[in-house]
Amino acid sequence: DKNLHLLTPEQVELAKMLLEMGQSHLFQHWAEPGVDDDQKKSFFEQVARLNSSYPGGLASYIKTARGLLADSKAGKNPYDGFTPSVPTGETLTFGDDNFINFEETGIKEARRAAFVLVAGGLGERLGYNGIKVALPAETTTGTCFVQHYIESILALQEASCKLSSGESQTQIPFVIMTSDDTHERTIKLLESNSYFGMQSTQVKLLKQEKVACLDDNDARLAVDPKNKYRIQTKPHGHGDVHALLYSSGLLKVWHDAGLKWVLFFQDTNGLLFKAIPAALGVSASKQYHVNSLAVPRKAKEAIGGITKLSHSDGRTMVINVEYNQLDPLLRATGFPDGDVNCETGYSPFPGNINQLILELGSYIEELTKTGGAITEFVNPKYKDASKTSFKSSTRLECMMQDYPKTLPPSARVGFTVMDAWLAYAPVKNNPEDAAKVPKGNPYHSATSGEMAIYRANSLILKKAGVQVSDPVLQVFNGQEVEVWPRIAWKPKWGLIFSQIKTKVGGNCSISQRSTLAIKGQNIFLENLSLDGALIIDAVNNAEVKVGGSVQNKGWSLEAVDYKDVSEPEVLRIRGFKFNKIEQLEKEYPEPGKFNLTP
Ligand code: UGB
Repeated sequence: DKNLHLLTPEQVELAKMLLEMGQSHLFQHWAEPGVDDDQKKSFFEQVARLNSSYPGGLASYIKTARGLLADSKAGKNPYDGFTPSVPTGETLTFGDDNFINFEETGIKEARRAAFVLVAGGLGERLGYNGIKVALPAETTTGTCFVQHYIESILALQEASCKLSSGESQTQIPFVIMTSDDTHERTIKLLESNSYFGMQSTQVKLLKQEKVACLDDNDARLAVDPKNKYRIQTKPHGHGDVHALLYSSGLLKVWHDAGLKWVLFFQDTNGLLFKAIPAALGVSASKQYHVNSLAVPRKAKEAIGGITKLSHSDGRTMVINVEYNQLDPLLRATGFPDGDVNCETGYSPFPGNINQLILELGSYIEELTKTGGAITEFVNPKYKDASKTSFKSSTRLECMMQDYPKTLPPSARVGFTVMDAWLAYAPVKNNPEDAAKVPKGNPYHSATSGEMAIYRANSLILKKAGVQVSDPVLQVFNGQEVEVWPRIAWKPKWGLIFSQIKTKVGGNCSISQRSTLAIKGQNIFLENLSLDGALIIDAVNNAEVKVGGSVQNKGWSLEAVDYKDVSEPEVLRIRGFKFNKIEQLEKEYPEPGKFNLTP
């Protein structure tokens, strides 16, 4: 009360709300008027931010928290009454007619899509010091994740607009959700690289705010241990993306501009865009309101399982069950072995790779009702079995893939299963943890993420008729991986399979020790026999035919120990580097037709 005169009328309202919501402890240690006044003002600035960034405001946050904490204390299972079963979805096989048709439909639809990258996470499991989107997806070209995503979106845009001749050139919107942990560094990365070729106006950053921490079962907000005029905060999870998109007004702008699809994706999957055209084709053909991309999942793999949940009251939904909840749910519902592989060697539940394609019209309709609020959960670490106090403060969390939970039964919710080699190779685990992954399960490390790109590119070229030598097994950072020829190309060279097939002809072969980097759009491999390193770049209106025998000492792979601090961190976390001994490197900066035959 003594400090009331410091506050604006809005701040007085916020103070009243806090007191009404049982938060008087926040003011208990406040100094006399005249002392720390600036800090008191900044306390209320923080409260105003926490209040406005949460759908329904702080009072609603506290109320929800009380309910969820009471449920958690009572040991209530969020899946009570639900029985899991294996759902059916669309299963695609790379390169067959069905796949090719979906890819073509997807390319047509792409100019009516917007892309949303959730990149607010710090990536604690990886332990990398920078932001994850700045990591090279592969080190042959050094292309970082966000560059690869931007180049993929631009390639989709160009291919899609070409198909709809007569219509004006569309710009596919690209949104990046950041957080205080990643925002500044993401801006700096984009600005210092001229947005990797995208118009700066085409990219929008939306920053998620953290949420207030909770000290006890009454949802008393936690005072920051380092500053008594601050509420301690922690990340709320990737589910924030829906409320942010809604409150930004972008959804309406997109809808008015005739867009139809919103595609969500995560920060470090170098394969994803190989799966997007076909998945978008599935959404369009099946008129799905929600389409989640999935891959075959190994039991206990740290990706959620797509599950059909049937309630005793008749409700059913197809939803992601998070990896830490799948095993207990199965055990509680008549599957005594829990999360285990079936006779196929995989879990019967497809693995969620958190790539969602939402139909914009129904998405807006739903968010108009919910404001973008997503079903939350709380995960307190209790001190003891009485569950009366926590080891450390907790907070509410939410996940973007829980969006379908509030949808009406009439919603068309589907999923699309793709080969994991084509669609999913995230970089999430640090070398030590990756080396401990059970044999046969994917490592999800920088090592496996990069090697997966070479494997996918090799398999795609093989399918297109190129003779690609078999891989060898090598161990880097304690992880045994298949090492295929190091093949990398720009998205504009080969976005979908039918396009890639037009770029290779005759009898081409690539040996296992080879490196091939294709950076230009109109580069055609014809009767090329590669045994060494070939790096080739060309402007878009140059057409280059590459053929004949290219043989040189090439780039050899050398192991790097992740503990060796004399090496840069980006190399240490993958456990290898290239020794660039000899290569054929050619650049075509002028338009025209060229032949490269050594
Ligand atoms: N992220 C944010 O933008 N903000 C946040 O507050 C938190 C994260 P993680 P997670 O496909 O491999 C998810 O930490 O959450 C971004 C699915 O829930 O990498 O453990 C962050 O930057 C799971 O079902 O993953 O697991 C990153 O881009 C499974 O699909 C993204 O959110 C798994 O991913 C994911 O964050 C997977």
